[in-house]
Amino acid sequence: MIPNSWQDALERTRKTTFGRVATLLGQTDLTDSFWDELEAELILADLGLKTTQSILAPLQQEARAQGWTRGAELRSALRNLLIGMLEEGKPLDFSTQPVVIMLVGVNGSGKTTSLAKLGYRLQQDGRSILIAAADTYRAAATDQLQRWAERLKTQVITGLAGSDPGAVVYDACQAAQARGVEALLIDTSGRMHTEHNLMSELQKITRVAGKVISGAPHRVYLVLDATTGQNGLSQAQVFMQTIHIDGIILTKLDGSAKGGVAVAIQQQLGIPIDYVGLGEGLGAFSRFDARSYVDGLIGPTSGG
Ligand SMILES: Nc1nc2c(ncn2[C@@H]2O[C@H](COP(=O)(O)OP(=O)(O)O)[C@@H](O)[C@H]2O)c(=O)[nH]1
Ligand SMILES: [Mg+2]
Repeated sequence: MIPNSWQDALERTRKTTFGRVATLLGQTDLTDSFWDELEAELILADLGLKTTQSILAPLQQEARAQGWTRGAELRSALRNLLIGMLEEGKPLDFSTQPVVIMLVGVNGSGKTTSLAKLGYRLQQDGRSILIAAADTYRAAATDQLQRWAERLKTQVITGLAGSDPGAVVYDACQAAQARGVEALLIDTSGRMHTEHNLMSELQKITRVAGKVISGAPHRVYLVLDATTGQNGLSQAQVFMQTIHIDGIILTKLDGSAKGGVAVAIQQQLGIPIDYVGLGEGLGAFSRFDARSYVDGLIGPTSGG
């Protein structure tokens, strides 16, 4: 990763929604209307009402206790508070292999792209991978995965278009064991339509994986598109009611003005963010890093 990728990816968020927060912190005196404005701007920055209130209360308390009079004094307090709120996911555990990783999320959230990026990253770490194309509902979905797999020089286990995703997962788990690969990455469908109940399908896939490989899937990542802001939270709640979600992959932080949603995800869902998508290329993917993220939102503090 180039050192400034977080700063670059979060530029839109920093200049739009969080830009107004920063301006406010730089200029205004700490009057009642200052606090009202700060509350409004944080809500607009996709933190949501609840999260905003859980930030404002301790900030106000500290400002009073320290006798601060200007917003500028709040900046580093806000930075520390945000960093403290953000939970980073745990690294993958390769003590039992193959590690089975499943990506779920709505259509277009970035599952397939993130799967390729994660696979690439694991390969860079010297891990062998296999891919399962369990999104059998569209032929194009498998084609897309095949193209990524060619670039990664790895194989894809798939079924015919329209075939049972559970059967694909079954075959893929057996193949992963037989070939002795270290990680199996499962791409799933995000499509909801009448004949196909996405949620019960995901439960089924999960069960099938666990029957073939003990403890599988070892990680289920929910892929959320940062540009959808607060809508992503409602999506997440639906998935969380259906299957156990271990962590979030937050995609499209680049080009999103709603990057602040990561804070709301943490506060409201209590699920760590494991990875972020910072662009379309294979390398535009990083482990979530609270400091880089918060500095990307409000700009790095001098000397910090
Ligand atoms: N800019 C940007 N685009 C992304 C990112 N992740 C995914 N995309 C794009 O989002 C679109 C949908 O991605 P895809 O992986 O097909 O989503 P899926 O339907 O969930 O599998 C594609 O055009 C991707 O190139 C990201 O981090 N940044
Ligand atoms: Mg896909």
